[in-house]
Amino acid sequence: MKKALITGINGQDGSFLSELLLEKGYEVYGILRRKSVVDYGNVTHIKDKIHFIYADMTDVVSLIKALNIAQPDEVYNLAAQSFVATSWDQPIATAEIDAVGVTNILEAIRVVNPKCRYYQASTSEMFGKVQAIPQDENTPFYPRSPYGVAKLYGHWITKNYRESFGLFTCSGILFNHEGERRGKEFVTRKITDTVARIKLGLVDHLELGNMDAKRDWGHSKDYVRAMWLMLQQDEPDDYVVATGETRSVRDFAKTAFDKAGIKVEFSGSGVDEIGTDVNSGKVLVRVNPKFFRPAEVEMLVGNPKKAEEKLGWKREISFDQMVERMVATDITLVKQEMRYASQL
Ligand code: NAP
Ligand code: G4F
Repeated sequence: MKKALITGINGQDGSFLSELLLEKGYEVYGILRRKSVVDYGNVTHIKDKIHFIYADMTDVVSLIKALNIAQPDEVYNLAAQSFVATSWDQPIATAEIDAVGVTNILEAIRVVNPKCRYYQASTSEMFGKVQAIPQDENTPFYPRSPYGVAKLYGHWITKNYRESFGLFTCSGILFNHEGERRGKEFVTRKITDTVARIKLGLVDHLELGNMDAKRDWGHSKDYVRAMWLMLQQDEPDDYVVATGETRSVRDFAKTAFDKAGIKVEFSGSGVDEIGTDVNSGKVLVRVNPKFFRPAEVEMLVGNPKKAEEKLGWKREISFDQMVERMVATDITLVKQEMRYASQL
């Protein structure tokens, strides 16, 4: 039985990856941070199948202990301060977790078991102000946020430990991937959650920032399969994982309303742009400049050719299916919330 250690296990990707590895017969260990309230987050439903270890990416001693306890064959480093907007408010914490934290875990591997295989959660955010369209493994990086800069350090130190010490380290340069377990601060889940609340009459409109921003959106369940595949190869390498399609935030919102049976039409421009319900004439979407970023990544679209050819990876969940799943799940969750509130 293979053993895997996952950092960030209770996050979105950690939960889908845990399910995948358990299905494959792995013994799964996961790192949690100590909080005042015990919270297994997205792995609550499978918590009895996981060995939890309390540790923190900023504390190398705790990571060495975790490696000693788990003795893993594979480590998946998914832990991060992963919300780009927060990285301007907490630039130092972001660097300590997302940049230096990577050196901490690589050092822990070097000390405890250098034969252990390592996956680093790199990101399309490193392409930032894009230097080529589409972006692939050879596209130069130009990060646009403290998060992007910190992740670029994590990316290079992963490559450096491969070249310096012969560790089996891989970076997955993953484009945006979403799903029913996505945090509600990210734009896709914010949209599907608010669409559900509008549909059920709890909220009257959705406020967004830059609706022109374009992203290459896939589903997390497909992307964690690529992480696993990277660690099953004969040689370590870095791979772009993406769909090759790009859509604006406006397109995402329109699709989400569609899936809830609401037709929305956009008019106006800049901060005056609005989205109107075609049937009722009500304004359902407005722009709020408080969601604008100090520096924006305007457009991302990845080329997944290398991952498809070398890993045999292919996504299975289309954009349409993903939005449909997210909206349907949020409608169910909001209905549950309403039932619970009515019983109080
Ligand atoms: P997520 O849902 O925000 O999960 C992040 C995880 O990191 C959480 O479990 C969090 O634990 C943990 N964490 C944060 N700080 C930590 C620390 N100091 N020590 C230990 N654990 C810590 O993120 P995700 O969407 O699953 O993404 C997984 C990884 O992929 C991240 O590294 C992210 O930057 C990267 N990535 C994501 C995407 C995407 O579109 N989703 C794309 C490219 C790359 P708490 O619950 O305690 O906060
Ligand atoms: O959903 P977002 O916050 O994701 P972002 O910044 O692309 O970052 C995500 O993907 C990265 C991969 O490229 C990951 F590395 C990272 O960890 C994270 O998972 O924002 C997407 C776009 C941005 O351009 C933002 O300005 O949506 C725009 N946006 C417009 N209105 C908004 C909003 N974003 C948020 N969060 N909230 C809004 O109201």
